[in-house]
Amino acid sequence: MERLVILGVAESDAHAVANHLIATQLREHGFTVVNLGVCTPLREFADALDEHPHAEAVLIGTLNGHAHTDLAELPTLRAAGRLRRPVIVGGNLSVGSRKSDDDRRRLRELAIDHLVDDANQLLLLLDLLHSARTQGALDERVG
Ligand code: B12
Repeated sequence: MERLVILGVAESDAHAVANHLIATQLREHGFTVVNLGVCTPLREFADALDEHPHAEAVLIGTLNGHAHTDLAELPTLRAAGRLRRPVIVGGNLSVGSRKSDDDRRRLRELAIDHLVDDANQLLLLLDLLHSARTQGALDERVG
């Protein structure tokens, strides 16, 4: 079964390098990557998931410090039944070099599922989510 993820960079954000590196790394590990690239509004992530409903996760990079503004529409989209896959956000999660728990808390309040600082953690997280999902489907069939 194909393992597909949707990847992109947040709406106000033009930083492209990590996006390309992450896409390459995931492809090298056998994933199909639908890469929406930089400056992608959240609704376009939702549209891509509608087009690829078997996507395992939606991965959003944010480097310029405007994660909270760029992702503010997530609760509204989810309330409308959209973006119902793990949303994983990584990069530089707020403005300034000192990151506080408060920044992370504000992002979590948007119901972002996973905040990942290091792209090297991504494969492990995707594998854990995949196993949990496969196990859940198995339990449903058995139970
Ligand atoms: C190159 C660069 C630019 C280039 C981008 C060119 C391009 N086509 O990509 C240009 C000149 C356009 C640019 C513009 C700006 N930049 Co700039 N930029 C950088 C710089 C020097 C390097 C970024 C980079 O490519 N790093 C290499 C990649 C591999 O590393 P990375 O981006 O850090 O990503 C790693 C992790 O964050 C994580 N990660 C990243 N994305 C994701 C996604 C997921 C899903 C996951 C799990 C992990 C993950 O994994 C990566 C590997 O470990 C950084 C400073 C720095 N040294 O990091 C500033 C930096 C990111 N920029 C910054 C700023 C402020 C800006 C501007 C606002 C400047 C301005 N006033 O105009 C604009 C914003 C433009 C916009 N609309 O986004 C700030 C952000 C500060 C903040 N968050 O508080 C930084 C940190 C510089 C600084 N110290 O102030 N920038």
